[in-house]
Amino acid sequence: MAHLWRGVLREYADRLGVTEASTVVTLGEGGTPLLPAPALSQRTGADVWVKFEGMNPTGSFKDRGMTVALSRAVEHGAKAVICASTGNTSASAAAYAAHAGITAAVLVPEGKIAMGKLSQAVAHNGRLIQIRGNFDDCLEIARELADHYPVHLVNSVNPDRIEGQKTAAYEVVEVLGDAPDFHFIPVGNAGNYTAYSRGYREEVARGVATRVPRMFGFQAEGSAPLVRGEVVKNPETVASAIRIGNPASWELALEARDATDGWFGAIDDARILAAQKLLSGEVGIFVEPASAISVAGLLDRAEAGIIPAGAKVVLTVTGHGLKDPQWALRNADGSDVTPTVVDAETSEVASVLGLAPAEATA
Ligand code: AN7
Repeated sequence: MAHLWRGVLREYADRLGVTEASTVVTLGEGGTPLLPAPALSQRTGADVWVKFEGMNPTGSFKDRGMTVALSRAVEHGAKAVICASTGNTSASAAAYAAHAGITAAVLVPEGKIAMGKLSQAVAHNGRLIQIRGNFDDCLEIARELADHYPVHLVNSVNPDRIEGQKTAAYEVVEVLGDAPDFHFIPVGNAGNYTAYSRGYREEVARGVATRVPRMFGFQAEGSAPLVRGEVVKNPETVASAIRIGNPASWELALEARDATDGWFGAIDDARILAAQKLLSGEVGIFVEPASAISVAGLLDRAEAGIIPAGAKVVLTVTGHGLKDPQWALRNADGSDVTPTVVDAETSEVASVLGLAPAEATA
């Protein structure tokens, strides 16, 4: 019998402290596919699965945390929420606020967020303000506003966000029957890295998983404070979602890394884009550049000999490729992809495709 997914707050009500009396603001987030990736298994010798978080209602994993944050905000009578964002948080906050009938103010770095995400924030009636600065400047202002004005902060420094996001780990364990050996994930503020670590540890405590995976987090080379061990003042990368120089969950992430025998690595932009192409072209999953860093990270660690043959590996890909589609239309050398154009003649199309006429059947 078909099971209709009801969003993470209802599906995991007992574990998220939801009762009949609770306010639930949901757009049906969670329950995303965990897909086998034969092309990646073949390349690495591991058993590779992809958690496709682009399948959430606003196209990113942020919705899992936003349903919790907005539900609690509304329950406490908030009339407005605020966030800083590299794009996905603003899209999600604006959508959930619209659904709840309250206002979302979103602060984004001017000219540095993907067009799809900007469109979402505007489409959902977000009070969008572009800041002449980077994400880290936006977050500082959002925190100050929440401290001194009647607006409720919904960045991942709000613990409700991490609580919602940890449900993705529950889903992985449910599908695989246990936690994987390794989990690969992009890292910006390190909220999601923290959330998965917590979710897996809870599954072990409940006795439904026998292990916690080694949590491998990846940052872009030009924006890798956790790898360098210091704040990056002017982070730069094509992966605009993770262009973050001073991660909000720094301490929590270090704790999670140590508790899971984890690791943080850096990947340059060329390898991020090559991994994006590999995932879309050979696995059929289109993700934004920041998400592709999970794939690039796996290839990097497999090459380094860290991943034993047959190891069970899960990659979280965090956001949909349609949010930031421009990169797919570029060749590896940086030139534009030029689609073939022909006249409306069947024979011409056949010729360009290299098709010979099929032999007539008697
Ligand atoms: C696609 O939207 O920080 O390490 O403001 O959009 O939990 O921050 C986005 C982050 C990975 C990193 N992949 O997650 C924002 C924002 C995508 C993202 C991350 C983000 P965290």
